[in-house]
Amino acid sequence: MRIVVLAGGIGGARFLRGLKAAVADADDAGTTDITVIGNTGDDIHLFGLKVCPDLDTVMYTLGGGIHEEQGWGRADETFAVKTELAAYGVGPEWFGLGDRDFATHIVRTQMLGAGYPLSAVTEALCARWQPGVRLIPMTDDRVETHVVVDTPEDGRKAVHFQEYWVRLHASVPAQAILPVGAEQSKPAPGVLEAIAGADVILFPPSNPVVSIGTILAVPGIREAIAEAGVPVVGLSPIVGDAPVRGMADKVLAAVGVESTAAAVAEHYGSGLLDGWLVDTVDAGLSEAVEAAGIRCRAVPLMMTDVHAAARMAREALTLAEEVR
Ligand code: GDP
Ligand code: FO1
Ligand code: CA
Repeated sequence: MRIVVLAGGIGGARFLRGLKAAVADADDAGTTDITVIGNTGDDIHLFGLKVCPDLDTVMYTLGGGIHEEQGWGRADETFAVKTELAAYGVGPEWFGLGDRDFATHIVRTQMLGAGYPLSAVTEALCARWQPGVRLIPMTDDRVETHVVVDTPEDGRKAVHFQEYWVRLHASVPAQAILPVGAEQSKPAPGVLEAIAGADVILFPPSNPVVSIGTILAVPGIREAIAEAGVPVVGLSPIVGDAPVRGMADKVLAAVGVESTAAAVAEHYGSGLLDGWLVDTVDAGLSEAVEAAGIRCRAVPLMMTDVHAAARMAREALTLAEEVR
């Protein structure tokens, strides 16, 4: 079986760890392969280096190098380089790049400078981490998510997504979300082929706007998924009336979507989604989701550990069989 997963950072990575465990338990590891199409809209250039937070979160999480509690960055991290840069007055200080993590960005930037596309660089980085999935960036082209905000000092302006998320903690309303460069971008080599060859396509509980929404903004990807003719099943990142983690409600509001599991399913729409998993606390929303033409089941959706994530992955694959 060929499984394709569209993934952001933490939500995507933790789900993928569960999916890998579920596949291994089913003794399917030899016959099942997982291709991950990763969001690169969060990418940022800092200190002359290209940083790809969501690709790295997936790579480190599946490769055993992640800082578990934090969910991003490396375990056993130190910050000597950041401290030294700050001593020169060189920032931004609000973005925590650690020493171990720096090495990844140096290798990536060096390879990009030598002419390798991001997809080839990601493959090279994964040769070390052995994530057990094929990780492909959504595009080799530069796409950067910017967020339009109103500030007392400068009036209305667009800031980089990381500045909105990490420096501002999404504390000001987002007026618009702009995936800059997406319209001109092309899917990376292997992306459309993986989708066309998939037996099932999964949307993990990733951010629907700035993770999965950005991947779908790359021309050709949404169309390829709709035309693949295989089950497309998603899992809600919203449980109750709030995201399980982070500030997805702020970017959902910017695109006019309520922070409920049902509203997110309707936002994707029955043209894209065949099945949707909501948490058991949201069982009452199943009817609304089904009325929108999307098969819905309520199951526990909290990824408290890898076993819980594996159970969620099994539920998603079961629902995929039901809608096939
Ligand atoms: P990011 O790039 O690091 O923000 O990660 P993603 O976009 O992949 O996922 C972010 C989303 O994951 C957030 O909106 C969270 O609500 C969701 N999330 C995190 N942990 C869980 C969980 O245990 N269960 C569910 N259902 N969603 C989760
Ligand atoms: N998230 C933070 O909240 N603060 C940080 O300082 C931070 C640094 C960082 C460095 C490397 C990396 O790969 C990820 C990092 N993240 C940090 C997480 C990440 O940038 C965002 O939380 C996600 O992209 C949000 O979708
Ligand atoms: Ca992200």
